[in-house]
Amino acid sequence: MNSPTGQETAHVLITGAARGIGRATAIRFARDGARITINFPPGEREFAEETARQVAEAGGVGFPIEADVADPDAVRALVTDAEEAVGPTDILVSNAGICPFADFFEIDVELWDRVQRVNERGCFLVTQEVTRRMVTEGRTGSVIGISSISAWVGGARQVHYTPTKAGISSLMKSLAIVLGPKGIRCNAVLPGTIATDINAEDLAEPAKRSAMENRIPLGRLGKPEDIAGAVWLLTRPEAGYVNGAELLVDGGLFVNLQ
Ligand code: NAD
Ligand code: RM4
Repeated sequence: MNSPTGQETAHVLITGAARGIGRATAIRFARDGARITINFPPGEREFAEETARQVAEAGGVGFPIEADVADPDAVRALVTDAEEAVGPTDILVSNAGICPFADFFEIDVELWDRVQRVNERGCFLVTQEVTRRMVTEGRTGSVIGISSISAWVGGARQVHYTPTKAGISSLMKSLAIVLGPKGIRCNAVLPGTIATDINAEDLAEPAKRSAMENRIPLGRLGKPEDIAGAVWLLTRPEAGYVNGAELLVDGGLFVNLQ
């Protein structure tokens, strides 16, 4: 059973599910036969359709829906269309995010705003839209915000990005208080360094990649599936008392200081 409401096949809405961690999460839920809204931004339909194909192969049903999570009208339409197509949302995974690595003095206000809008404002918009309907209709549910180890540590070329991840962790904590009494649990998952498109260029330099790998006690970078498993676990009824938590999934990277 994968629904906090006790349904056999939950409706899981995942933002940014065209690639990477979002896609792996869709496939994990698909193994339980879930119905999955596969959100993708303009220009990524082909990738989203590949996610839907892999979801079907894993035993679920995937519905790709285009929407830029930073756009309030698009987010409203996303949730409306998703719920019309597959029914009320049981689980929201707010995963969409960008990290255009840049030196501090090269970050202009447009880049700063773009990262804020997609990552933090996007998480706020989609969470508000989904949970407003849960509350209005008296339904329970589970929200996972994909934050980052970067909520806890800095990044020299991520000065515009790390505050958005601290913001998502904080958003989940405040919402745990607002929505907990309604039976909606809100938690953050904090990936460490996971090999995906978002950091392919940053980790392309062999010295940088091996320095990172050597610092991770488990001896390897994370895989999208490592995060998908943690997200899935937090939505289980067995995790029903976990609310307002930050779950770091980093192979031990953060604690390896000495
Ligand atoms: P990725 O680039 O493979 O995936 C990002 C996804 O977000 C893509 O599918 C993309 O289409 C989508 N997206 C981007 N802008 C969007 C928008 N405006 N509207 C809707 N969707 C949009 O990278 P990833 O590593 O899978 O990243 C997923 C999440 O995990 C991000 O929030 C990222 O910050 C977070 N994260 C990643 C790592 C890592 O090391 N890979 C570490 C910590 C946190
Ligand atoms: C994460 C973390 C990772 C980085 C990604 C892009 O939050 O900082 O190390 O590769 O962002």
